[in-house]
Formats: sequence, C-alpha cells, structure tokens
Amino acid sequence: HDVDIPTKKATFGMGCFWSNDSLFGVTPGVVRTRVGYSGGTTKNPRYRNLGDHTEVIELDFDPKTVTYEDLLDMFWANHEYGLTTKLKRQYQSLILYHDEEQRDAAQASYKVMQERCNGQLRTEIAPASTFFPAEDYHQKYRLQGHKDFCQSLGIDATRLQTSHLAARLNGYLVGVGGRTQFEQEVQRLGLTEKQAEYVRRELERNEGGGLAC
Ligand code: MHO
Repeated sequence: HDVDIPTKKATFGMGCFWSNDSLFGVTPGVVRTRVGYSGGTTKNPRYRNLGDHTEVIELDFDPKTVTYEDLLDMFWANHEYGLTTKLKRQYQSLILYHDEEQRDAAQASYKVMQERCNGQLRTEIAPASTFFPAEDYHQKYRLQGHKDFCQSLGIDATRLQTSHLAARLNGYLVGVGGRTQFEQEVQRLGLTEKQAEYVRRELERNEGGGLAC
C-alpha cells in the first residue's frame, strides 16, 4: 500500500477536488494525495460550511521523478471551471507554495499564463497555511464508488489518505493514467490477478472520459 521515500508537498486549488484527486493520483512521481480545505482564515471548515476556504488537493511527490514545474504544467492545464471565470471562493484557482523555490516557480509560470490569458487570469498564489482534510467521503471519491473492491484491498478511511495504491486506483478506475502505465506498474502495486483484471475492465470502460465532476 505504502511507499516510503522522501517526498515534497504541493497544494493546488483547481475547482472540484474529486477529479484533481484522480488526475494527480496516477501521475508518475506522485506518491500520495489527500483533498481538503485551505487558503482561508476560518477555523475548522467543513464541506457545508467552508467559510473563506477553497477546495484543494495536497500531494506528496518524489522530486526525483516529477518536478514542481511539471506539476505546475498540470495545474494550469486541468482546471475544472477554467482559469478566467469568476468563481466562488470554494473553487478559486489557487497555488499554495511550500517554500521559496515553489513560490518563484509559481510566479514565473503565472506570468506566462497571464499573458496567454490577456490579463484575465484569476489564479491566486499564497504561502501554504493550515490544511484541513476534507470529510472521509471526499477522499479518493471515485475509488470509494467501488466499495467491495476497497474492502477486498483493506482500504479503510485512514488508507484513503495515506495509501499509494489508493491514489493510483482512484485514477485508473475512472480511465485516467492509461493501460500502458497500469501494466508497467501493476506488479509493483501488488494487486492479485483478479484485482488487476477488475481494474483493467474499469480502465477500458472509462478510458477517455471519467474526469468531470
Ligand atoms: N458537482 C459536484 C461538485 C462536488 S465538489 C466536491 C457537486 O455539486 O456535488 O465540489
């Protein structure tokens, strides 16, 4: 389930966090993901009472495999509701940086995008502050649609936020990541042949769709 290597964090708001969770969960170099609320000041936000917080995804990534710049490219390319639309705070386009390097990279990519968007970009860049994990039912939302499968794998509420396998399956099951990549790592993920067959079936059924909220 778990991968024990040194990681760095990245935090992004890109619209509804369910689909971002699937997208980043299967990205090579992303080790773990969790979704939650951040970027605001109100205490203990909940989904039905977000205050001034935003839906964000928090990633643990292996900088030897994927760079923060790569992740920024994915950030810009995968917003649920676009980059220039006026949205409520819940869906704010948001980069929360964890160190000065991330801040500089975020600001540099922002400049390029701002030009491309004719000054209409609504993205905000801010230092990472308290991250409040979302309710269990939001974690690996797509994977949780496969209740029996989760049970057979021992994926419980805790593991939804800590397991590398859960992050991967949450993408593959909705057709993200692709068959080729799945076959390359299926051994490493430690699935039984029966479990692998189940994932292949869903992957093929959903390939090319699946991401929209
Ligand atoms: N369209 C979805 C968005 C959920 S996302 C966690 C809904 O209205 O339920 O914001």
